[in-house]
Amino acid sequence: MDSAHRFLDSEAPHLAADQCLFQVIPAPYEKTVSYGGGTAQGPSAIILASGQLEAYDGASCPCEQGIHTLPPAPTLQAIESAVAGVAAMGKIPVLLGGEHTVTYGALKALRDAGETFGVIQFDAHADLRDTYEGDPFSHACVMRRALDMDLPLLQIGVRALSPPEVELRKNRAIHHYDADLIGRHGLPSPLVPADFPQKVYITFDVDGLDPSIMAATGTPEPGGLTWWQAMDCLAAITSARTVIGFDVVELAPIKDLHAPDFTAARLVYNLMGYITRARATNKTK
Ligand SMILES: [Mn+2]
Repeated sequence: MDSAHRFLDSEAPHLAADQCLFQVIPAPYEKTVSYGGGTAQGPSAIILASGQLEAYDGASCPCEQGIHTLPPAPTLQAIESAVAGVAAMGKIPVLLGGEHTVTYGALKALRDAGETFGVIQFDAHADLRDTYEGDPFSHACVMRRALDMDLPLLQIGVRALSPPEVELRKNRAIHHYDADLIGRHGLPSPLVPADFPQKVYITFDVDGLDPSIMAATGTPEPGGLTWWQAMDCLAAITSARTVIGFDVVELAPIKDLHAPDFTAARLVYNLMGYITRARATNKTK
């Protein structure tokens, strides 16, 4: 693979693949678009934009932990087996979507690997529909499938829900800090509820961010998280819990508009940074 196909190839030291803490899995999967399309181009746009990142993320150089990019996994089955392989190596899978459905493959692989964990979802939408347009594997249903796997869920930044989703949240006591609450009152403390599992998987739908900084997504919703609200959330999560994997999904690149692609790449890299620094702190404890 040439550098156009590797995340941060320009800056990351070339460690042996199995030595790299972060294992990037491009997942150009797009089947159930409901509004604007183009998420199949998301992973390659993020990787291309990553070439413009600095090694220093503002606090450390997370790429020193090694970043390896695997071949693209274009189907749910390929995603599941790629994530299973990374989990078996004891490394951190970093999935780049693709539509939000890709998360299902990652969650299933980690659960089948015997992990006990919760899911923290950044999203404008609850994604809790049982089926959408007849399809239980629509991007609008992905978190419902996580509930089917009995995975505890914390939703952050949501601001678009169907009435049955509102009901379901109540009935299942699903943890959530919606965008209006965060916008008006800031982040709750602690952000991660006390009864939430120690290990977490983070799924970051880029539409959780405000459209002013993230226009390139299929269903943008006003009133999303600011960049620094998102970063404060990620810092709070990584210092309180162990992240066993994460994804950034639903980037639908807009031709000649580079800012959203770069924003998504920076989001991926900053999260690597928070994870790296939390691991270093825990080691010295
Ligand atoms: Mn979503």
